[in-house]
Amino acid sequence: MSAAALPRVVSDDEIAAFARDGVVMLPQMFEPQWIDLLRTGLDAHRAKPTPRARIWDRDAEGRTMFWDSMAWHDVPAYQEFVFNSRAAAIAGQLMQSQRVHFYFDAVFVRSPGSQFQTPWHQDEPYWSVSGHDTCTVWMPLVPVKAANALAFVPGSHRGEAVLNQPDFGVLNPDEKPDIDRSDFSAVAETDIPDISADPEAFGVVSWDMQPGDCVVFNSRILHGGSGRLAPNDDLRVFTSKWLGDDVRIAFRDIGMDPDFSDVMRQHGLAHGDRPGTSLLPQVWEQP
Ligand SMILES: O=C(O)CCC(=O)C(=O)O
Repeated sequence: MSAAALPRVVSDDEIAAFARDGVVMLPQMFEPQWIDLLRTGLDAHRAKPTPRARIWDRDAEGRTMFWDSMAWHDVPAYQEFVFNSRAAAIAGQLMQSQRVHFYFDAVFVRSPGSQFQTPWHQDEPYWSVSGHDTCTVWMPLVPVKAANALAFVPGSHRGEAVLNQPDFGVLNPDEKPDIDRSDFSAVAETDIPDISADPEAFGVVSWDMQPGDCVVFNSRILHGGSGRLAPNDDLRVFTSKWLGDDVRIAFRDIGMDPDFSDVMRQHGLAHGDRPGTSLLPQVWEQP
């Protein structure tokens, strides 16, 4: 497979929605062969996870939520997707960036019936980069109903405040070393509100989705709430994270999650640098 034209153009309305709301759902942007490729990749990845892999939740019935990140170096199917699918072009057009670098992949895999709900959070305050031109392409590899899909507070990416984030390190029940013990309250004046208590008041959105659809969201948007699956439904999600024009490397003194600062330094990247090197490769530029 090679980089091809988008199956349809990303419309001006979709670009405007992404800027205004910080999130947009794009139906049927990836053909079935890309979904098959990612499913194959995920099977290989599950068989050989990275040292970063965590079970975020395991309940009394043994149902789990598995998470891992930056597996693309070891999973050829993910490499194929990153460099040759339309994901980078979609990200570039929505962010209106001249150039797009790949940041990392992350998978979120719930076994059938998992009741685990992703806590509401923003991504960028955890990351080892900062900037407004960032996005995630969230792709379910199985059908998912709006009630179980990732949900968003439209417009919340535009606030400047860093909100007090949940600590994902404490979610792991396997007593692996925690990834992040940081206390975001040291830098964040405001707690994340209880969005699940009154989703309508926050204008929360989510969508019924099929494999081939994707949701693209800005990394500062408040998102969460996915999960609570029906007994026979699983949820396998592949995400790719992309960096646009204003992004700089940012080594934070609060915990980063996932914390790629060591591997970034090994690649010669310093705080304040633009993304680059084989770790954060440029994948797309505006034609
Ligand atoms: O799919 C999920 O439940 C969580 C996804 C998420 O938080 C992310 O991609 O940043």
